[in-house]
Amino acid sequence: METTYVMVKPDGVQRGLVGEIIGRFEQKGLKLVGLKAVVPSEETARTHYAVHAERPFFPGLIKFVTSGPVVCMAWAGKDAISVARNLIGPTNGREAAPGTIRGDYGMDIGYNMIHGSDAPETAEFELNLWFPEGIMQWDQTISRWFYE
Ligand code: D4T
Repeated sequence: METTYVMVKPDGVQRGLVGEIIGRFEQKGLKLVGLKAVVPSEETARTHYAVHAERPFFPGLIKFVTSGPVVCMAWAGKDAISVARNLIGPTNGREAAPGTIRGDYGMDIGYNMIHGSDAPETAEFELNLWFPEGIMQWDQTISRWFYE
């Protein structure tokens, strides 16, 4: 079992896509183990996107991510990291396949509505960054109908 960090970015919140996005993860069979809305501090945003610090789009990205509420989520399940990335789709919404979140709702790279961790190490780092209080442990009774 893996846990991944997923975040609806300010454009997704502004566009009223939070319920739709959460629904897709629930229906897929992932287990919700963390959920909250925050307006990210500049420090948290810079830490989250530190890997891009030298890229030309970095200042705009930080301004965008700190511009309003984001919805922070932790989702657990078998291969949760790749399952979530597949639900989300590639970075550029114009190139993302229909059926993915970015493919169904996105038209650009920067305004791509949602983030998902890309590897176990980044998931651990991001979960600690956004959920320093920890995430939930609970028994999802319906999970036996998702896994053989
Ligand atoms: P995130 O990290 O937000 O889930 O997006 P991706 O994993 O799909 O894409 P990424 O790390 O390459 O980019 C992080 C973030 O930066 C924005 N971005 C990216 C941008 O505004 N301009 C660009 O040219 C690139 C490459 C979008 C996502």
